[in-house]
Amino acid sequence: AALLPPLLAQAESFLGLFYRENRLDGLDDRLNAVQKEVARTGQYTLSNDELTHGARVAWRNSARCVGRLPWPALAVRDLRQVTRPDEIFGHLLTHLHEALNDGHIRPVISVFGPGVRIHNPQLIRYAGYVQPGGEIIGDPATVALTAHLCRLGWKGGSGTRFDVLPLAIESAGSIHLYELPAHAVREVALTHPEIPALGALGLKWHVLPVISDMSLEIGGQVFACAPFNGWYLGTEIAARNLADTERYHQLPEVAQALGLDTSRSRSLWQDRALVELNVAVLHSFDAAGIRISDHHAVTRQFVRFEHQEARAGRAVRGRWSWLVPPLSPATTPVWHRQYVDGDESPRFMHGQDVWA
Ligand code: HEM
Ligand code: NRG
Repeated sequence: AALLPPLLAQAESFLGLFYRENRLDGLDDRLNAVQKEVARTGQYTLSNDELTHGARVAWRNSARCVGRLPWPALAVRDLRQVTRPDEIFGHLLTHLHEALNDGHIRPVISVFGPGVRIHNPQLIRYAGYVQPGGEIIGDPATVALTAHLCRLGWKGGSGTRFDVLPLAIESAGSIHLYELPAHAVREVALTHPEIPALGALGLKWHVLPVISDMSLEIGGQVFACAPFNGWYLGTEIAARNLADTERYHQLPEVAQALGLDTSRSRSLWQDRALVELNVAVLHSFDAAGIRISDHHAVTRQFVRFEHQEARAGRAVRGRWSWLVPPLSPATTPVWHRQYVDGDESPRFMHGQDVWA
C-alpha cells in the first residue's frame, strides 16, 4: 500500500468504508474502475451514493460537533456540475429555503464543482463596522470580513447592529458579490417569557447557521465549496455570540433589564443575566416555531450517539473543550466523560481565511 499514489490509497480506504458500512458487493470491480480512471486522468469521480455517504460520515467524524446524532439524515445536494457564480447563488438560495423548511430545520449540505469557494465563513453573518472613534457597530467577529467585502465593492448596509453581509463567491479566480434578499434570511427577535425589559433590548439572531468556509474531503477528493447547516444550539447564540465581551457583549444590558446589582461581580449578575438570555433565546425560537436545541438535550443525544457508534464497532473522536457547553457545563453528561480527539477521513477541514 505504501507504493500506491496517495489519492488511490485514500480512494481505496473510503470505498472500503462505503462498501462495508452499506454491506454492498462489488468493491473489487469498483476499485479496478477507479484505478483505471486515476491512471488515465489523475482523478476519479465519486458516485452520487458515495458522495452522499461520504458527506454524512464527514459529519459523523466532526470531533468538535456535539450535534452528530442525526448524521444519517443529512440531505446531500450533488451540485458538482455547478461552477458559475450566478448559478451557485441561486442554488444557495434554494439551500437556505430547503434547510429552513418553515422552521422545521433540516440538516443540508450543497457540494459544488471545482474551482469554487465562498469567502464568507457562514452564509448568514452580521457586519461589523469600525467607527472613526474605534467603536464597533455590529458583530466584532466580522470586522475583517466586512472590510474585505467593502474592498471587493460592497457599499455597506444600513448601519444597524444586524446588517446581513453579502456573499463573496469566487469561481475560476474571479469574485462576485451577492446580496441575500430579506426573505432568504429568517430571524427571531428575542423576548423573555417573564421579563419584558429583556425584549426591549432589540436583540435578535438569524435562525440558520450555514458554515461555508470548510472544505469537505472524501476519499482524497477535496470539495472547497460545500456549505452545510444544521440548527442552532441555544448557547451558541445566547452564551457566546450575544454574550462574549469580544462579540455583542450584551450581559451588562441584560443585567440592567433584570435590575441586578452590577457593581460587584460577587452578585453573580453575569451568571444570572447569562441564564435569562439563554431562556430568552430558547423561548423566542420556540414561540416562532423554529427548531433549536438546548444544551441538556443535545448532550444527552450526544451520549446516545456515542453508544450507537460503539455498537456499530466504531470509535468516536471528540474534542472535550468544544463538546462541553459554555453554560452549566457540569450539569451535562459530556462534562463527566473523556474524549479522544482526532481527525478521520471523510472530514471537514479549515483553510486560510481569504482576507487574512
Ligand atoms: C461544530 C452543534 C449540525 C459539522 C458544532 C458546534 C456546535 C454544533 C454547538 C460548536 C460550534 C462552536 O462552538 O462554534 C450542531 C447542531 C447541529 C449540527 C445542534 C444540528 C443538527 C451539523 C452538521 C454538520 C456539522 C449538519 C456538517 C454536515 C460541524 C463541524 C463543526 C461543528 C465541522 C466544527 C466547526 C469548526 O471547527 O469551526 N456543531 N451541529 N454540524 N459542527 Fe455541528
Ligand atoms: N457557533 C457558530 C456556528 C457553528 C456551527 N454550529 C452549528 N452548526 N450548529 C454560530 O454561528 O454561532 N450546524 O451545522 O448546525
